[in-house]
Amino acid sequence: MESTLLLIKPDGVERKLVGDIIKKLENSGLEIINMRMVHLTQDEAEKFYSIHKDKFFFRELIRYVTREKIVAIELKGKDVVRRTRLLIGGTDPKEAEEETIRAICGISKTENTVHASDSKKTAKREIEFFFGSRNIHE
Ligand code: FUP
Repeated sequence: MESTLLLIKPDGVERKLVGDIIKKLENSGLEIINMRMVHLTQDEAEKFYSIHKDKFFFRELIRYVTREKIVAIELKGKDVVRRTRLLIGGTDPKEAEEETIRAICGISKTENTVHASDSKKTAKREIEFFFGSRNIHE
């Protein structure tokens, strides 16, 4: 069965939106199979976002994502990568589709409350990053 990684990022944790976001995931029929709260170090954040290391927003992104704890959630289900991306909406909350988590909760393009893996390949890498390659539920 397909899995994906969702992160509740610092602005979501700071504004106490963790419960609301988890409720939305569960109400959408997605199954939570692993979850952990972690305060990323600078090195870890740079590794997680290494694909963006040459982008103009990289430093701001690293500063933001390390400023408070985040919640990492592994979700399982049919077509879960695509379904989770639809649920979170586009990167910029101002342009995200109505009723999506980013449209409802996001503050800016950087502080957009949640992250979700954008492909099955990325999902595998990102799940391993937070939960290791050997999951106890497997
Ligand atoms: P997404 O896949 O929707 O998370 O978006 P991207 O992979 O394009 O961007 C990854 C993260 O970089 C976003 F969550 C927020 C951040 N970002 C910025 O901070 N500024 C930008 O202009 C674009 C993205």
